[in-house]
Amino acid sequence: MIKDSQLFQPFSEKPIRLMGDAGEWLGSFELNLDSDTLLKFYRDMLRARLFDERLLLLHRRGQVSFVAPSAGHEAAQVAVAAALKPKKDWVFPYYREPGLLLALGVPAVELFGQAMATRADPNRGRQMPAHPGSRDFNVFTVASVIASHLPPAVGTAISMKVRNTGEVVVASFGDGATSEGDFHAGLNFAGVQGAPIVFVCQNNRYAISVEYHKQTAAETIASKAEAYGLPGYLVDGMDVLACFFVMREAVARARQGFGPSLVEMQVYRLGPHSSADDDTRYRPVEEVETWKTRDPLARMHRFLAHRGLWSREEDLALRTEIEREFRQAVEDAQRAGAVPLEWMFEDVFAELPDHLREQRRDLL
Ligand SMILES: Cc1ncc(C[n+]2csc(CCOP(=O)(O)OP(=O)(O)O)c2C)c(N)n1
Repeated sequence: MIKDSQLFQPFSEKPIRLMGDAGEWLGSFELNLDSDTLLKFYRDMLRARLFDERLLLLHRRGQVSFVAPSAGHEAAQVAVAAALKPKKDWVFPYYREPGLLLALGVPAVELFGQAMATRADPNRGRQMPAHPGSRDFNVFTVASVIASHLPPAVGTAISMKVRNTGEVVVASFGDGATSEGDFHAGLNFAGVQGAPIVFVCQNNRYAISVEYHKQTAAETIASKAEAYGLPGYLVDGMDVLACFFVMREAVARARQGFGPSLVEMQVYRLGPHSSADDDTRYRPVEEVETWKTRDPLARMHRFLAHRGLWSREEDLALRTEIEREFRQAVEDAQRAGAVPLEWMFEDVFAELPDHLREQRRDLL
């Protein structure tokens, strides 16, 4: 029974943490992850950070029209991926999650292709940047409409339960999404049906300029799970080990038929909401600077260095290797060529209706 081996209590007052600021282990149990796994967490976080930086550069050069920076969210995203069985489980992400997709194994060239709308995008350039999806990795294409992916995610999970597939769904979203009706309908239905789904809220304290306390009077997002009969876990979302162990437990719970959970990961968005946002207009620079000192990558770096698993030289070498990989991926994505305009008329109708035929002719 999963309950006998449960490590974490839902509805804690303070966020669950397993790593201190200096990178020390805080867990009450012995850390039983091998060094390859620990190093992979760091590597995946660094790939997420550098992917973000590369997208910003492409935006400045006018090669990408929109970006949604994810720096600060890496630990949460990498941990979610690590708790899943890639290509077996299903993921319903939101728009700020390149770290999750990269860690699942989605090739960087596809994500760059998506951002630039080239033929390297498996979704054929049909979404705005920061809205990828992957049929190969069971990743539902990101929807802009906040929380609208939660009911379909629950439906998918219910179908898994009915067919007894042993698969699990993870659906992620921001704090702002919890004010949408779809969030409440999704959690309620998942609870009633005992759907194998884990809801992950990456609470970065702002929905664009709307600060957390203007979003909800609830002390935590995790507490909202109570109303729907689900356990709600409050986690330090900048602690990759805490996120991983809590997710592993929630995913196991879902897989073994014990139903859904809500996991609130408290993170901070280190950059603006998007390339169309000026965050200095609604949050003090000092606040951002304070959170930068809690950078999830730096904390994991300290944790690894503490254990003699990581050095500055190794860090520089890894950065160079990832930079090289991404430069190549951008080049490959560009070389694939822009998506042809006529693709927008394909794949919906077996036979194009007259009005679309006409529009197609006018356009071409
Ligand atoms: C239903 C709906 N309302 C408003 C918007 C405009 N919008 C886009 S992102 C966003 C903020 C969402 O914030 P949050 O869920 O906290 O995620 P974050 O961007 O902070 O990661 C809003 C209001 C939208 N896309 N969909």
